[in-house]
Amino acid sequence: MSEELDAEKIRLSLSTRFLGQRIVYHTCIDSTNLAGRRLADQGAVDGTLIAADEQTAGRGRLERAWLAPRGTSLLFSLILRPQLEMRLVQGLTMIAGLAVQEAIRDGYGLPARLKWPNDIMVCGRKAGGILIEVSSTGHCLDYAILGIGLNVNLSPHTLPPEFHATSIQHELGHPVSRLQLLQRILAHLEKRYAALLRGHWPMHEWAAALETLGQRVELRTAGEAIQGLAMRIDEEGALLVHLDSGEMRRVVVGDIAATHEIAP
Ligand code: BT5
Repeated sequence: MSEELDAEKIRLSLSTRFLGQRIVYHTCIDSTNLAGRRLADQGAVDGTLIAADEQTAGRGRLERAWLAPRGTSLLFSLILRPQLEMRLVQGLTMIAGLAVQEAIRDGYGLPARLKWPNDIMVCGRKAGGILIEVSSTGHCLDYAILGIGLNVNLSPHTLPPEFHATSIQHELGHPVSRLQLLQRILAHLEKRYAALLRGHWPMHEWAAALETLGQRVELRTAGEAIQGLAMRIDEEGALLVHLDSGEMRRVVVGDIAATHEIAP
């Protein structure tokens, strides 16, 4: 399915009131997150959606690259200006992951799960990621750029095998409409965002969606490699790991290098 997107098509498909009230669409851009930052610094409205067919400098965390052959993926960012304290920014990662999970699961019946802290997993492989970048003054948030990359009609063989990637098309056996998937994600996200702003903290739902909890993990954090059992997350979304040494470690920023199921 070759589905060309543009701002007008996206505008007509959306069922949201607030997210996507302004839409900027690029056939090719460096990164929708970078474009979002530039627009936000120029005063773009809350809820502005920036989407692209291709990125020349798509990014993950820690300046890692996000790769997506042209036209295969959903690549988009939202400018959000919530009245949130900085320490609550993790809530945006939680609602974004949950919204994508719901859209994939309810829309296509695929078993989508989340991997701490920001991966979207389908059938045990990485199908997407979330990148939140913020601009702040003191403890207060000026704006957040919420970026989502999702492998939709992508052949995993076009990506390096060490990514352990998959896509919706690969798991379903047929391509799906990126437009419809975007519409679904934003509809779920808008509901969850409104709830977050009303003070509903989605920690328990997020914990239930994480495939990471209860698994043995090998983690890279602050230049150190640690191993242990992923026990739970705390209020701020940090991962609590019971290390083999017996110590309980709270990990705020890190990457899970490998996970192992615990035998029942
Ligand atoms: C992420 O980072 O997973 C967040 C990715 C967010 C990308 C979106 S696209 C729209 C918006 N604009 C941007 O510039 N970025 C956002 P991280 O956890 O750091 O994972 C990055 C790692 O995922 C890479 O180092 C690769 O190992 C792997 N990776 C890269 N591209 C991938 C893909 N298409 N599918 C699966 N894994 C991939």
